[in-house]
Amino acid sequence: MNLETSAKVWSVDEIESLFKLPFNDLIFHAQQVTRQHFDPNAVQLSTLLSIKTGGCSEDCGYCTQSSFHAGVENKKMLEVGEVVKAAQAAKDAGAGRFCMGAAWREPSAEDMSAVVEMVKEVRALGMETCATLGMLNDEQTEQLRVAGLDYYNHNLDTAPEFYGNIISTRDYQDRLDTLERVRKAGMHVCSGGIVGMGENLTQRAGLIAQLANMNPYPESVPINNLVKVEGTPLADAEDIDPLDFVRTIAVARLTMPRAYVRLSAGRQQMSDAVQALCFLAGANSIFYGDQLLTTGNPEVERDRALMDKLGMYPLADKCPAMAGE
Ligand code: SAM
Ligand code: DTB
Ligand code: SF4
Repeated sequence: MNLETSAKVWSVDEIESLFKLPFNDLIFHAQQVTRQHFDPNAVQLSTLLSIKTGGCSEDCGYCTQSSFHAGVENKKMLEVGEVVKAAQAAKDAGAGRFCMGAAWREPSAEDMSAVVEMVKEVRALGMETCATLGMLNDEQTEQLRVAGLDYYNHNLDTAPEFYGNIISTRDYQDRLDTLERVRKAGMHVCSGGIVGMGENLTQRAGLIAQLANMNPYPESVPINNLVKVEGTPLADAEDIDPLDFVRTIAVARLTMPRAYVRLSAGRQQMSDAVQALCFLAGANSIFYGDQLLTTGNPEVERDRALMDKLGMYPLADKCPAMAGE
């Protein structure tokens, strides 16, 4: 994908004004921009697999996998064969991309050799590969590139001003440095954040500004609605109004016109109507499969039914209405 390199620089104020547009104007504009760059009825499907669950040494307040608070147990890394089997099943169910996630602050050398094998084998299935393994150094970034990794996911999570309320074990610059390495190595960048963590509107706009002002901005932008899990510090965070979630999708679309904007975590709790509004607002990617990393996602059957109801289809498929032409 060829993103503009001399992109517009967005101020937080400008982005905040987009959030404050009348809802209909915002969504209409975002849908127009979507149509300039994408088939508005095609949705990119990524399936996630947690290849190493729990026991993480970071203290991210939203996460079930941090060893700082009660959550999931620390499990050992999956075997390469198990990962390839899950990727094949995801492919058979219609996913185009397979994303391997690990609860690490950063991978060790030993971790890296297993992950490199996984990336090579998943890619050999003919799927796009993505990994999210924490911070990377130059050597690890290069190892992933050579293995054929297509995307690296590393989220900024929130605005720099709010970040310290959520995470204390690494700073914002660490995240930006890893993203810079991934970009320089020539891999696609997948980076987004979480809303509904108690951030205010300016901070929500601040997250979008950070993402949109990367030059170039990420090819893939996951927008997660916080999944509140018992035992995590954010278990009692106040819910974001669903229409404000839809607005966040629209603002991501307007500021990053050519990015795949992914309607990410939080879909299981979302009605079909809110999801449909997210697609109207420019979301064109979802996590597909019954499980995210440690929490649930809508079942494949529910997603297939939703796509059918909306006349949408997986990006990899030809538009059914045009089939046979
Ligand atoms: N450990 C690596 C890291 O943090 O970069 C990779 C895995 S981590 C679980 C990937 C991303 O999942 C986080 O950056 C965060 O944006 C998202 N995430 C984790 N827990 C979440 C939750 N409870 N609700 C919404 N998003 C969540
Ligand atoms: C992203 O932005 N969201 C995904 C993926 N990238 C790695 C993870 C969502 C995790 C939701 C909570 C869980 O299942 O543990
Ligand atoms: Fe660890 Fe990633 Fe969870 Fe943070 S989000 S605690 S780095 S697994």
